[in-house]
Amino acid sequence: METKNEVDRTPNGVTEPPKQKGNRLLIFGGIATAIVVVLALALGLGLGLGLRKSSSPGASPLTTTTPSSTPSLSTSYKANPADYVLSPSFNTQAANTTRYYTFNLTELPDGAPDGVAVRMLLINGQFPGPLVEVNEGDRIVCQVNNFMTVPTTIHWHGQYQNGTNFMDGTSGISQCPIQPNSTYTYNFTFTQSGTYWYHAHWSTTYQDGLFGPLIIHGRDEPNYNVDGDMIMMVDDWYHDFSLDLLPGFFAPGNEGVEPVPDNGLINGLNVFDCDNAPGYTCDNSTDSYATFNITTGGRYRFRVINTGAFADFKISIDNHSMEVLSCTVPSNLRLFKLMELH
Ligand SMILES: [Cu+2]
Repeated sequence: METKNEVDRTPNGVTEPPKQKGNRLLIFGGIATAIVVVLALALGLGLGLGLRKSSSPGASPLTTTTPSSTPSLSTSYKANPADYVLSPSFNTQAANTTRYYTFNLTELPDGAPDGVAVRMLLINGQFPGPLVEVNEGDRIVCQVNNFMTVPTTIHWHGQYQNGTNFMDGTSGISQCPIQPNSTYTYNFTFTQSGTYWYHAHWSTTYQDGLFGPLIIHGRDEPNYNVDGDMIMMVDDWYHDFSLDLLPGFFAPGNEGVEPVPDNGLINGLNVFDCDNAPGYTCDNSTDSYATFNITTGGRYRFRVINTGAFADFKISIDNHSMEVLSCTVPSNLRLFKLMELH
């Protein structure tokens, strides 16, 4: 029998952010060399699919009014960094349960993660999206309410969906897109474990902000004895709305010439020099690097997720050593190039 879980939730249906510990602020100054992490780019099927608009017979109309957009260059959409630190109080040995989420998808005309204003798409008013954390064998029921002007679906990256193909969230393949002012509920059981992510799967729109981490605790996962367990989402960032870049990318004679990223983000944050964005509205006064609180001498797990569209990333932590526990495709471990860090 399924029961509603007991995880604390905000009115938006998002798990409460875990409390942070530690006393030392470690700043990752972006993307340097050490371990060449060639993470599988999620682009693949995400690009170019579902471009044809079609009706969504399974979706029912919403009665809720569309939330008003956030004022110009507001920063309130920036996710709390604590959202991406796993709470040690999460019971990874709990009996399987059903975990409920609500995703309200909205538009922000001028978000600016790095100071440069760009049209963004948000989940529950935040970027990146909320943490989804479950145990292997749990069921998820996630109601997606589309308050945007573009269609959408939510894809649960890396999940086999064996027997629940229709919950895969691949627009135009396993379901019709969820039309504006419509809703759709994903309902399936997680049969795998590990570090994953979820993202919109209608055209290129996840690149505009519709993604978040999906952590599935394995039943037989070893105890790594870490002092902290943190999520590090890295993605290439563009100062133009992805659907505005798409025609140029698909233009005749332009095959394979992808848009050049304007910046890279870690957990939705980075800095940028406004002088390098002529013609764009830019206010970098509140820009910041992603920060992770750690204690000297501690041992920390980082779950690195490439949530980007095109870019590979080289990731290092200055003056610290790193050990790769696992990667998405074990047979491709040769893609990791370990270098001494000291
Ligand atoms: Cu994916």
